[in-house]
Amino acid sequence: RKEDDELLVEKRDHVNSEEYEEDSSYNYDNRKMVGDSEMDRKRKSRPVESLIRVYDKTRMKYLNITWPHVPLTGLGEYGKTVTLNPRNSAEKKEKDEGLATHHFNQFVSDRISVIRNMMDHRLPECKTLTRRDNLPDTSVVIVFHNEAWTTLLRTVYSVLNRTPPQLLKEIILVDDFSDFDFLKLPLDAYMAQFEKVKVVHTIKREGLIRARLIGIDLSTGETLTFLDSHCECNIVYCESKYDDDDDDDDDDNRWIEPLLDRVADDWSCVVTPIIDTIDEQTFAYHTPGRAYFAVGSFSWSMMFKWATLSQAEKERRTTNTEPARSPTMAGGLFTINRQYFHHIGLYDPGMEIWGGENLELSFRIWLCGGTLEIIPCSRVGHVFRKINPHLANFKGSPYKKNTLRLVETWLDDYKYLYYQSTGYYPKLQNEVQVMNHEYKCLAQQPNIRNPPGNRLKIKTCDDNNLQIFYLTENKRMRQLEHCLEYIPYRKELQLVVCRKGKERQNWTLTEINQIRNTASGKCLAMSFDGRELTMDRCQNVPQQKWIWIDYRRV
Ligand code: UD2
Ligand code: MN
Repeated sequence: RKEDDELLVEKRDHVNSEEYEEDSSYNYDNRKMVGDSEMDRKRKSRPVESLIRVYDKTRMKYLNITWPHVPLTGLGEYGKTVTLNPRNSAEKKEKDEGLATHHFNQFVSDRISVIRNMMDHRLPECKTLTRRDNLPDTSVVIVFHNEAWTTLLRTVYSVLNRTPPQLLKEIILVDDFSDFDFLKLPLDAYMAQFEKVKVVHTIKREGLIRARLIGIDLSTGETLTFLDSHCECNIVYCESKYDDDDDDDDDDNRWIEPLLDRVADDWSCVVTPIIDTIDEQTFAYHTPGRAYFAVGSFSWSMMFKWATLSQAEKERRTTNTEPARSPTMAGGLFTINRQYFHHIGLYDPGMEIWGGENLELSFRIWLCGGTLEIIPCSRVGHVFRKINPHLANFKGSPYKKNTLRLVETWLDDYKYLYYQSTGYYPKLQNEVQVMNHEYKCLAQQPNIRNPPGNRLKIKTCDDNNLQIFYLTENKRMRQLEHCLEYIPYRKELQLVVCRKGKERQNWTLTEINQIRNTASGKCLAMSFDGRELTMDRCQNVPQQKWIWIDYRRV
């Protein structure tokens, strides 16, 4: 280790010397999975902690540090399914606690080697693809909050072991203010054995977006590669090839090379691998099939979705190994040219905790002249889980807030589609903007000659205060001390002084989003030319449909 390192690892003493036996049920020659072996059931005792002594330079003394067990052999080799039932109450407790914390099966992960071998899931033609000799290097940035020890280590080891050293500038681990003690000093001490791994700890909870910005700040590589903290880079394990250092190793298109090659073609190309699924329960490595993969899409409520390749893209591509353009990315795994990322303005630092940044970056890339592609010859596994553990303790969903930032930043004329499809209606007594399908809003038209009878008009939506209304519990649409009133004999919509019990000032929202005046029974409508606001017989027509946007909370 370098002189200036704070921690020097003196010795490592694995208390648990028991090892799992080789899994003999794997049929290596045929490269096929076979069912659970007897060995799976005969597994040994539960993982235990290991003791090490490290010299802490800042405190100038030796410290005894324990870190959790580091399984180096075990079950689940080659991505095989692992099913384990707890044998006693202690194991049951261990399993339940792991599931409750991570929403994946930590109990199983802790019994799988952190350097397990993996089947090669790439198309055969990927192995012989040619690529440029001088690929740019990359800094791998992995942020995490309360990650499990073994999933984190497995991610780091898969990068260290499956990335050619000359292409791996560094791995930057950004601990986003985790609660677990083992992710502090023990993690620093453990990672100190790898020269390329840097660990930083945030001093407050930043959320994954700002944590990545911190990682970017510290990184020095020509390109940046992001991974979640529960990934496994995929590659073939083949003993003879692995051990021999001859130059005839033609398989130099592992997970990173195809990504870097494409980024080197064009600095504005942002690329992702195919993301395979590591099962949250069994840690089995699943792939949707060799040639099939999904691209990223989104719904109008701004949820990330997977989609099949468009017809146009199918026709544009001539081989299965070619990059495929993708409208959006899932968010966690991608490689980008460092300068290009700065050029388009990095992430939005106002985004909190989790969610939304993936679509925001996708739109940013496409709208700023870049391209987003999936590279079929690069595959990385990720533990997809059904429940997100990060949002639980946050009031006022950060995901929603982040999404509103992206909607207001990039969607322009299409943003009403988001508000419409999320049914984003505020509760009564909130300040709202009232918008229709043509992005027109209700607005006060100041009437200087005849105060206080201000008219109600329809205008293109903007952030003018005159478009903000206050919905009260007694069915009023208020603006300060004025209430909206319909005066039938004058056919006028006016904002006048609020009067108790005045039915002409009562408004209700119908099930199909009309705004109905109680006294007259008529509905607020936009005229066909889009210029006037009228009161018509209530009908199921778009001109009578209104969206209530909780304006101030945006
Ligand atoms: C997906 C992405 C994820 C991110 C997210 C939307 C993949 C495989 N994953 O959700 O990268 O784009 O969509 O935001 O595409 N983390 C922190 N601090 C926090 C919260 C999370 O460091 O406050 C870390 C977390 O430990 C993990 C990463 O951020 O390493 C992503 O979180 P996740 O795994 O819960 O997200 P995921 O895979 O459901
Ligand atoms: Mn994840």
